[in-house]
Amino acid sequence: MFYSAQAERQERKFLYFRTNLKIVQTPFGKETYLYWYEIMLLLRRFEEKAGQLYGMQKIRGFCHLYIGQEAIAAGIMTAIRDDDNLITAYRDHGLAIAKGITANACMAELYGKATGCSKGKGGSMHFFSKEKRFFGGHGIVGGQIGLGAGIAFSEQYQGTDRATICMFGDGAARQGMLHETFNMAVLWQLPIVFICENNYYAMGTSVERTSKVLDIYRMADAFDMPGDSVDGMSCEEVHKGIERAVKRAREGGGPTFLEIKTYRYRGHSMSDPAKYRTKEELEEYKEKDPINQVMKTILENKWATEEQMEQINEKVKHEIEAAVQFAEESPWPNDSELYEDIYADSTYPFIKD
Ligand SMILES: Cc1ncc(C[n+]2csc(CCOP(=O)(O)OP(=O)(O)O)c2C)c(N)n1
Ligand SMILES: [Mg+2]
Repeated sequence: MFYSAQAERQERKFLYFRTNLKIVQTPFGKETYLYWYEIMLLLRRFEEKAGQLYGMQKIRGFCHLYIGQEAIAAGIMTAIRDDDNLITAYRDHGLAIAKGITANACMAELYGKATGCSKGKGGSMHFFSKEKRFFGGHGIVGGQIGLGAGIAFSEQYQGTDRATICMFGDGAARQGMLHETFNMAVLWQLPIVFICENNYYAMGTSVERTSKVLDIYRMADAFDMPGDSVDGMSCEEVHKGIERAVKRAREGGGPTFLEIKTYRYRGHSMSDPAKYRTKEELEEYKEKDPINQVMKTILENKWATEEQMEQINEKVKHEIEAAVQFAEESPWPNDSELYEDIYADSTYPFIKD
């Protein structure tokens, strides 16, 4: 039942792509808004549940929630193809699910179970799926910027028209890795879209405290790379920004840097009481909540009744309950797994006891 829900969502997405792929300024319609609503609700409920389970010590280690930033995942997914690549940092649950990894496989990964998307060996920060072209989940701040460019290079080298979406936070934008990668990406005109999810804080440190340049997208200027600022509380704006950039990447126009301004409602990780910001600031962003905005548009256009919206809520609720049950009932990885997935070449010499 769960898989069919996933397939249905994918089908809905394909329907959208089939009708709109060639249009640059997309006229958003009912299917798109309903997809956005359902996927954002799924991500939010997944994260709320993960937060609860962390409190119950069902989930151990690190756990960084994406709540508040869902419009970015939703807007990206309607603007890219399923075979495009995506790589991000450790705040990865929402993006992984939106890219098509099932809630079951993600929840099981949080539990450390063998059925998780990284066989229970990656945990919250290291979701991965080769099949869904979701290349992590990375804990080293900024490390994935270089890896993303490597993926884009391989696509260019192989002559495909796949774009690569490479995401990182405002804190990561200060890493040396960004400068080296931007320079090469422009020089080689790599088919990549760099996205800085600027949620204004790197752990507890605000952007103002770390840089004179507050408009992070302007960092692209130094490399003669097109750069733009995007409202990350709006699925429409995210979609439009990504669509333009992906088109450029596919047509050989090289990289684009988008700074998507957003906000995380929860602390940096589970142990952060977020004392570095005011309640008013948080409330200001909650007023612009993307799920509420999309719901309003659907109801105003009479694309669904309140009862139909309630049915979506119920469907999502069941999907999350099923994911928890799946994770609970899944086995732990075998001890022998400790030595697997370390080297790409399985014949590489490695001491096993
Ligand atoms: C190279 C490196 N330095 C420091 C850390 C510790 N660290 C973990 S998350 C983080 C903040 C990053 O913030 P940002 O890039 O804005 O991402 P966000 O958490 O806001 O999504 C830091 C400094 C790390 N993981 N890796
Ligand atoms: Mg940040």
